[in-house]
Amino acid sequence: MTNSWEDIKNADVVFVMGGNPAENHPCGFKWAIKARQERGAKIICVDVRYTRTAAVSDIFVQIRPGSDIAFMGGLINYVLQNKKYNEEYVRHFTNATYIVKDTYNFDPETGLFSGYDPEKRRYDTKLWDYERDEKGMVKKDMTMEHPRCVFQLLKQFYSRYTPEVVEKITGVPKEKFLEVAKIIAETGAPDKSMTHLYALGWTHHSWGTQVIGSMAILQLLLGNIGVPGGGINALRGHSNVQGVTDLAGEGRFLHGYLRPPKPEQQTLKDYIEANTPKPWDEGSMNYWSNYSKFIVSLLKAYYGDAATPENDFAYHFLPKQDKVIAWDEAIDRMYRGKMEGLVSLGVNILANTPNVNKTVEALSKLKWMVVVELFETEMASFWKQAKNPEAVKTEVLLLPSALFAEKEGTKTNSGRRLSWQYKAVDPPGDAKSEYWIAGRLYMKLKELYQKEGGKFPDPILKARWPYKNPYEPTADEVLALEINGVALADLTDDKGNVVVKKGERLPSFTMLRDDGTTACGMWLYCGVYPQSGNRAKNTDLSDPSGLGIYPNFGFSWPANRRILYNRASADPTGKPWSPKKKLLWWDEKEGKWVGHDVPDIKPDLPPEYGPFIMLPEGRGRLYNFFLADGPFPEHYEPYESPVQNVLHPKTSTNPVVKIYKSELDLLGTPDKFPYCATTYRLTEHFHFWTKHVYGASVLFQKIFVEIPEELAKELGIKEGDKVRIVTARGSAEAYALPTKRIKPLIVNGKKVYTVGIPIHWGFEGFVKGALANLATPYVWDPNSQTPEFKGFLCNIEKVKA
Ligand SMILES: Nc1nc2c(c(=O)[nH]1)N[C@H]1C(S)=C(S)[C@@H](COP(=O)(O)OP(=O)(O)OC[C@H]3O[C@@H](n4cnc5c(=O)[nH]c(N)nc54)[C@H](O)[C@@H]3O)O[C@H]1N2
Ligand SMILES: Nc1nc2c(c(=O)[nH]1)N[C@H]1C(S)=C(S)[C@@H](COP(=O)(O)OP(=O)(O)OC[C@H]3O[C@@H](n4cnc5c(=O)[nH]c(N)nc54)[C@H](O)[C@@H]3O)O[C@H]1N2
Ligand SMILES: [Mo]
Repeated sequence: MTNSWEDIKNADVVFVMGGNPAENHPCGFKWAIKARQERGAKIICVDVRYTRTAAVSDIFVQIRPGSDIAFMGGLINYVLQNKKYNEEYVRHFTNATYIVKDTYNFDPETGLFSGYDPEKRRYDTKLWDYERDEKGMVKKDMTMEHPRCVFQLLKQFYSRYTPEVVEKITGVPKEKFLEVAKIIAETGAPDKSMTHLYALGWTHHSWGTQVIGSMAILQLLLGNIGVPGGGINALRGHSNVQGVTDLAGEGRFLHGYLRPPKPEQQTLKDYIEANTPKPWDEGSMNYWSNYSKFIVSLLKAYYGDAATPENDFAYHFLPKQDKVIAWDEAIDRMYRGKMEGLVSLGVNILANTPNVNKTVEALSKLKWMVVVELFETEMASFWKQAKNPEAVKTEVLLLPSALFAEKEGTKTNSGRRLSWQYKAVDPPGDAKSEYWIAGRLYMKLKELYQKEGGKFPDPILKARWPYKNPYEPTADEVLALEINGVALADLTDDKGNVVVKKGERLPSFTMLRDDGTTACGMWLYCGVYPQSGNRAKNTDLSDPSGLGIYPNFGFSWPANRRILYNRASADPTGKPWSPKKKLLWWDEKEGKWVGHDVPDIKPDLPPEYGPFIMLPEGRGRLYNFFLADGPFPEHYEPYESPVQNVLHPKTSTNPVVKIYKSELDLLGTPDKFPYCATTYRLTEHFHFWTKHVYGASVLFQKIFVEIPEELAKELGIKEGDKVRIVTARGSAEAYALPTKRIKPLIVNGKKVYTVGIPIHWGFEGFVKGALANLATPYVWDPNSQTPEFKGFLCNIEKVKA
């Protein structure tokens, strides 16, 4: 989230597209209801089916799965054509004025940007760069009239997305689209704001990153980023998935979104140079210029005394990767027999990954697998799903784990806020917390390396392990000593005064040094546990500004800031855009930023500096040449689609989509698989584990799929009939639930039906049913490596009783 849950109450419009928060985030959704009750906010819901979010919204729009970028393109075009954007915001706070090189081009006929290599299925993204002067600064035109400035390119690009084209692609009637566009466009007024809430309805596509980029464009045009009641708010999944992402839960990053080293970065100097951007604009604060402090402090946290200035702070201990091994790639490697073992902790890959048959084969090729779990899940007994279970040789070791209420630690919610969670009860039987498991695992590995040696023992033998009981670190120690970090020498200010004593916990990441005198395992969390105590434990409910800031409730990263980019809540001179939503302003007398939130800019930097301090531009990107599939989001059909792309049939789908050779034969076409399908959650279950709980299981005892009433009638299917959903990957049986919630849509003259598949069943637990992912395609977003779970093709067969 750029903002926070509590901040949603400040919105004038709550735009929900790509999620179903009333059912999947019911606790946080109360803030949307509050916005409506207290300030008359309008709730707009765009979904492929009528949900409980739709039921409480002012406007519900049913859209065809996978056509969201077209809808967004239409909104961007509407705002530009009708001059509803916040012009001053756009001019000063975005890259609208930047001039793009003439090697950038988009051909509306072919649907391709310049630099496409059909062999490698990749773009040469360098062609899309800005024009620059000899110092590397971007050339600008403050009038925004230059034919190759971002603003003009943007206008031209989206001029194709007329309301008529939106209707043809999405199936949303033009009038309905315009009704929504009008309400949204009004939030371009300086005193109005719109919040956007999304989750998987947007990420689970072969262009998921791009559709979120399209919202960034819309919200920047409307001046809705950095302001109370605005922002782009990703509603995260598991209660601590934000924490997992922050703390290197995926291979793409080290802790705190630092980059894993590449093979060509052999020295720390090479690595730091490659990852420290130079400013591209005079008015750019360019916060990542501090990169060296974050990485050196991280190396000190990893390796302690073994990391010295003389040995590059043990940089050589870090593996150098030429390629990121994401989830899809790891499974593909197992599938090709290139992995020996797997430790699975709190995840059920068998159930959650597309094309289950591939996952079963992949896991069957492992020698061993450790599953740390609360239950015997499908993951632990994956062999039961194999064609020939006796032939599976993988040895599975199931370790019983404590669950959330049986251990303590922090959780980071979608709003980036860390809260402490206390232990309620002891784990039952032999179940142990992960602190116990990880501590023993580490100590055993160390012992084995000491005894037997090994290829590269140092990173294990010399890891910093500052815990009282090395066999069982406590959550408190991990947060205090490892994550928050400590001073390793007295730290002094400019005048030579000692500000943090050796051994003390660090108060903020502004104290981090690149000379080895600080250790910090995650720079963004630095300050959660200063000498004064654990701020994640704060539960003060006072909110002096009334804006839902709650400064002393938990700790919100970075620096306890509640609204990111909040300098943009004031105009270019430093005056708040909205007198009613005053968040931050420039105090001329004091020469600094003051207000209700922690400023997202160096406090004494004058207003000329851009608010987007993490970008070398200092400005928000309406044009972003860092994505694999183009600097502007373009509508491509889902990889399996019932229709051709209306805009450019020659390139119907994302030309740089990530797909594996072994999967190319497993794609369906509309002649054999005529219906659109999508998958989603039900409030009553949490993925694949609440079916191990009796109380939750009785709520939905039978697996079902939702079929539009009209289609059920056509196929002669009645409620409770058994049907088979068939795709090019496999098939799943379920009971039919004919529904009014998903209506057929007319898409470019063709009637398109959508079938809805809830995901919660499996072959373990109290209630059983086919895994939804037997049906889904192994097709991935090239930027985020997220699978296309929402928009694929299926057929329906009636199963004879
Ligand atoms: N009760 C409950 N709550 C949960 C979870 C759970 O399992 N149970 N899981 C948690 C997790 S991990 C996550 S990530 C979140 C997920 O939260 P959500 O993203 O809200 O989850 P989904 O239900 O998968 O999908 C949301 C909506 O997207 C719609 N949709 C499908 N295809 C499209 C499309 O192409 N375009 C648009 N605009 N909408 C589409 C679906 O109809 C559905 O209503 O929920 C979290 N909360
Ligand atoms: N078709 C389709 N597939 C999907 C999705 C979809 O919308 N459609 N959604 C995707 C998304 S967003 C997600 S997040 C995944 C969800 O996929 P998973 O995250 O794999 O699903 P869960 O069932 O939540 O698995 C979590 C496991 O952790 C265990 N667990 C809980 N607490 C603890 C603990 O404290 N310690 C340990 N060691 N274990 C614990 C639970 O018993 C459970 O088995 O599914 C993905 N797959
Ligand atoms: Mo999720």
